[in-house]
This record gives sequence, structure tokens and C-alpha cells, in this order.
Amino acid sequence: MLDSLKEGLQSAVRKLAGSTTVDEKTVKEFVRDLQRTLIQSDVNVKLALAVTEKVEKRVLEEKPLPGITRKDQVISILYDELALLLGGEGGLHLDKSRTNVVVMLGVQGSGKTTTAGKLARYYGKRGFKVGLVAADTFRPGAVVQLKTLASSSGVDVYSDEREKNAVKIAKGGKAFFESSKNLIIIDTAGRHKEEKGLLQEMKEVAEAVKPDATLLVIDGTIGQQCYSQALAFHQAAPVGGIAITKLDGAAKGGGALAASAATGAKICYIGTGERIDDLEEFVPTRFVGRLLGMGDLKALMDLVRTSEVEIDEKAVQRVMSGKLTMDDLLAQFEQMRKFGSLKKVLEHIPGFSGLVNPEELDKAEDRIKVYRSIIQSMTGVEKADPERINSPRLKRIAKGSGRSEKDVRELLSRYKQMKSLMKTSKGREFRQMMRRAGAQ
Ligand SMILES: Nc1nc2c(ncn2[C@@H]2O[C@H](COP(=O)(O)OP(=O)(O)O)[C@@H](O)[C@H]2O)c(=O)[nH]1
Ligand SMILES: [Mg+2]
Repeated sequence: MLDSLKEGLQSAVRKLAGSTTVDEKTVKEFVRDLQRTLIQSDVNVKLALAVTEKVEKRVLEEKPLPGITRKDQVISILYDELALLLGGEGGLHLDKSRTNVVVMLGVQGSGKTTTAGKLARYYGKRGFKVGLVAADTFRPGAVVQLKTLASSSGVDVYSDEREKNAVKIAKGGKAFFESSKNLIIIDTAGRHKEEKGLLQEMKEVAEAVKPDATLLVIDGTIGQQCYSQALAFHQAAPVGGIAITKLDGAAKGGGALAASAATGAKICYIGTGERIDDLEEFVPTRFVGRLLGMGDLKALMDLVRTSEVEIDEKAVQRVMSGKLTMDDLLAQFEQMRKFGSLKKVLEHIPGFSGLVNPEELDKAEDRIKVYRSIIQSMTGVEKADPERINSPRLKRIAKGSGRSEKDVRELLSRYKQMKSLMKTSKGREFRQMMRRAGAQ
């Protein structure tokens, strides 16, 4: 789905990740690559320029978050801005404890009936009791189409083939299902090619059944034109949400998504194929993560933020002033371990993979476990001043922790290394890193 947009974005990100430095020239080139790929994916030129200019401005102005490299920061900003471009979060708010009525709207051929069937299955699987109402009185075979879709997921359909008034069928269907279902989806006709007539019918159906939400269905292959369609509906009556269909392989998908979001109406679902299960709830952040080819960047950023918070300021102060206790050392190791797990997440980001060797990370984790148990067997005096650990103390600590004397010696030599490192230029770098991590 949206393959060309995906490829374009990912190649821009790969190029950035492969560059040696991130200076103004690199950023400008990156921004140009983005513009090209967005416009090629039919995103409105104005929107494409607005979003890329925002990315550029933020990249040049903002300082990287603690613990994040400049490249990661650029990608994170791109991710934020793309998610914003595609609209806010949240689908239709359905509540199992009451009867939810949803009316499908949209022009003929947009995918209303198909989407109604998909939604019935989607929510049926999630524990809703769903009833479908066939209120398309125009299209021959519309009732059969809905029944076929419903039968595959065991959903009941209300229809009345003698009745020609759609408003009456909608009302009848709601009354029929009201006591036995908690989600009633009303499929309507979209025969009116001109907006006025369609909006009129929408109003009449809405007045008759008082839906909790109206779901506007738009064909994603029409690209930027989605804007005028969504806007017309949204302005005429509050559209609870939009479903964009036929995004499977549609070159214009990027444009359709951006244009619809620009109207201020929420995109709730996307249709990604003709089969009954080809429906997804639309979550912009997750969607952008997929476009950029990284699992879930939001999770990564959250991880960075939590590890930042957990830094023990006092310990950092002590380390920076040249004193070092065993507890400080352990805290340092823990910090590095966290950085290790962060790196594991970074592995999923194109261009960053291959930087860390997972085996080594695992080994490091194991060593920290050993060190922790040894430190826990030390007395307060020994922890504060490890130089005092002589041979009998060393033997006692090894016994107490269930580790070998070799392990204890290894820890002591790591301590000495760390302490002398603090005095060298490398130590200064390390201290700077700690400062960047928010410990001024
Ligand atoms: N490829 C693809 N086709 C779809 C999707 N949604 C609907 N369609 C097709 O679009 C056509 C019109 O759909 P239909 O539900 O009858 O539209 P309606 O007139 O608005 O009710 C049908 O051939 C559907 O199979 C989708 O997400 N992907
Ligand atoms: Mg239909």
C-alpha cells in the first residue's frame, strides 16, 4: 500500500542516515527529497511545502533531545510532522453499553456497502452485537450485496424490498435492532451525483435515526479531490469520521489522506482491499511509522524520555566531581544497559542497523547482573571506598554473592578503569555526555 510514498520516504531517510554529518546542506537536501516524494504521491503542493518547511525549521532550530543523535532527531521530527499532516488520533467512539447507530454516507461506488460489511465484521470480532440496515433503495442488488457480505461474518441484516423510501427503511431498521444489538450500521444509497441531493438525503436520514456518528466514505483513488468532497460533507453536517477506501496500491493514496485530514474531519478507517478483512483503524502515528519503515518510533521516543528521567542527579554530581562509589558504578552500568536496549530499538531504523551487535549487548546484560549481585554483598564502607577491599574481604564478598573471586576482581578492575577514565579527556567526553543527558 502506498508503495511509492513509502519508498521515497525511506530512501530519503536512508540517504540522511548514511551521510557523515548533518549540516544545513544535508538538511536542505533531505527536505528537497521529501518534497519531491510527497508531491509525487499526489500530496497537495501547498501542504507538501508547508510540512517540509516545518521540518526544516524545527531541525535547524531545535536542540536534539537528551540521548538522541542529530540524525535520530531529524527522523523524529519528520515522523511528528507527517503524523500531524495525516490528522489527529481517534476513531469513532463506540460504547458497548449502549446502542450505537452509525450511518454510512458517500457517493455511489465509493465503497459504502463494502465498508459497512467490513465494519460489521471488525466490530463483531471485538464483541459488539452488530445489525446492518440495507437502506439503499436504488441500486439493484444492493440488498443481496450487503447480505452476502454479512453472511460471511454471521451478522444480521434488516431489509424491506417493498419499501422504496430510504428514510423509512433506516427508521424501521433502527427500531428492529434497537433492543437486540449495540451497533447498528445503516448503509445508504449514493445515487445523487450532485452534492446537493445527497446532502439532503443525508440530512433526512440523520433526522430520522439520530445517529451517534456518520461515517463518510471516500474513494482514495481520487487523490486530492478528496478535499472538496470531505469539506462539503463536513460543512453540511458534522461528519463523525471518514473512511478512505481503495488505498491498496493507489498512487494517489498519500494525497487522499492528506487532503481529507486537511478538512479537519478525522480519518477513522482505511480500506486496503476488496476482501472483508481489508479494513484498518487509522492511527496516524502508527501509519507514519510504517511508511518510514520503523516499527513504532513513538515507543522509541518514550523509551528515551523515561531513561532520561531516571538519571540520578546526585550520583552524576558525585561522578563528575571525581568521586565514585560502587553504587554509582552500578548506576552507570544500568544507564549503559538502557542505552543498549535503546540501541536495539534503533536497529529497526534504516541506516542505523548493524551498528550494534546483539550478542555483545546480551553479554553486557549478563555482566551487569553479576556485578549487581556482587555489589549487593558489599558493606556500606566497601561500596563507598572500594580501595579498601583486601583479599579476605574479597573472599567474603565472593562467597556472599555466590560469584567467583575472579568476577569480584573483574568488577574491581572495571571500577579502577572507570575512575581513571574520569580524569582523562575521554572522561571529559563522558561527563559531557552525562550533561547532555540532562544532569547539569
Ligand atoms: N480494491 C478495493 N476495492 C474496494 C475497496 N472498498 C470497496 N471496493 C470496491 O469498490 C466497488 C464499489 O463498492 P461499494 O461498496 O459497492 O460502493 P457503494 O456504491 O458506495 O456502496 C466494489 O467493487 C468494491 O469491491 C477497497 O478498500 N479496496
Ligand atoms: Mg452500496
